[in-house]
Amino acid sequence: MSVPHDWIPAVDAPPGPPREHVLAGLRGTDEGPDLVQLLTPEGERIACPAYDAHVADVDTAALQALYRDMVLVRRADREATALQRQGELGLWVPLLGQEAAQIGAGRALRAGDMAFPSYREHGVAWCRGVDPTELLGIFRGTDHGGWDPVATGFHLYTIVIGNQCLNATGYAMGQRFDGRVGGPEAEATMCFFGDGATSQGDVHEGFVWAAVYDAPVVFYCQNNQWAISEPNERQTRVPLYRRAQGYGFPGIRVDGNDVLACLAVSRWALEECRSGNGPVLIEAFTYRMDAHTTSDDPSRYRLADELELWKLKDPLERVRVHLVRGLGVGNDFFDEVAADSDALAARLRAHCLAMPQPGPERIFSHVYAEPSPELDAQRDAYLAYHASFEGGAE
Ligand SMILES: Cc1ncc(C[n+]2csc(CCOP(=O)(O)OP(=O)(O)O)c2C)c(N)n1
Ligand SMILES: [Mg+2]
Repeated sequence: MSVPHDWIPAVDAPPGPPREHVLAGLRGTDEGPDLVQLLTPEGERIACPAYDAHVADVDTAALQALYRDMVLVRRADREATALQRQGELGLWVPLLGQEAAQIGAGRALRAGDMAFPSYREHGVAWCRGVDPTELLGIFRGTDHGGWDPVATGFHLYTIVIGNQCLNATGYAMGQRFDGRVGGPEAEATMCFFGDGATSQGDVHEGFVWAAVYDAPVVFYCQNNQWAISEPNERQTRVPLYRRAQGYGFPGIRVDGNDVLACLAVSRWALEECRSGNGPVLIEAFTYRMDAHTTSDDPSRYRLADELELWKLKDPLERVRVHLVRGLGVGNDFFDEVAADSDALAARLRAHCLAMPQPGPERIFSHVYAEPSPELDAQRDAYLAYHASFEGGAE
């Protein structure tokens, strides 16, 4: 007896890695048919009718500024990695490879917008005016993030995977309830998370609430192909941007190594949100070129060839090639950027080495807004215990 299957709707086969990559043990390099790209890995500016208008103002000087941003955040990231290796930081979370995804999104935000990062968004922090030195406290263990989220429009780092999607959705619902959508002063929220985070309940719940309340939030997923050692194909059977359809809002996949495309798509999405058409999901298709953190060894779970493939799509190199070959930018500019990045690295290092050691009472301060007798008692007991060691009162 034949079983009728024709009632099952046809589903497009999700784009996966090409067969030869699978056979070679490689994965994650197939971008699929819907990728938004304005600047190819070879540095060629290609027409993109849907999004070109959103970067029409990006002239040579503006592209140079985006390039400078990327070089400086990469240099700060490399210096922080070295500081960890030299024992000056307990941990560092590298952003190597994700500079375009972060600078493109970060430069699309306006002063009144709010960004909710995870823990790798050093490039977005840079765009929000959070100095790289301010990131060091978390990784040296001297504070839990010392910048002012209200003044910067950049929330504190969130280590609990996906949790910031709830915070961001709630914040965006507030923007709508308070009438900060639709007018000339309209605002939006941008929420940053990874491919692995999309498997968390918090992200799903955030999507549902944002959808049904038309919250002005851009969900910005940096699909860097890995969640520590867990590959992308263990998170999803459909490309992540297509998930948005199931919640009832648009989903776009952008070349996350193309700063111009990330800027264009982010500007469009933020404008949709500000005018009341949110939420939007952006999947920035990129690659984590370094370890998950300095505590991780990616050679245990992925092939070096995969990194080599992605090096050909380096986010900085394609802009450099376009500036030189397409726009005639000379060496003076690149020398200046290199000097600026060295100066930034030196400043970061000097700041790190001079950071004061917090006193043992510090762990108890700023826990509650109001004084707490229980916590005061715990603090006093801890300080007495600490003082019982030689040099422990320091
Ligand atoms: C709720 C929760 N579960 C597990 C962890 C441990 N953890 C830290 S990072 C990470 C992987 C996250 O991957 P992804 O969302 O792709 O972000 P990426 O690190 O690649 O930027 C996990 C599982 C955590 N921090 N929080
Ligand atoms: Mg990831």
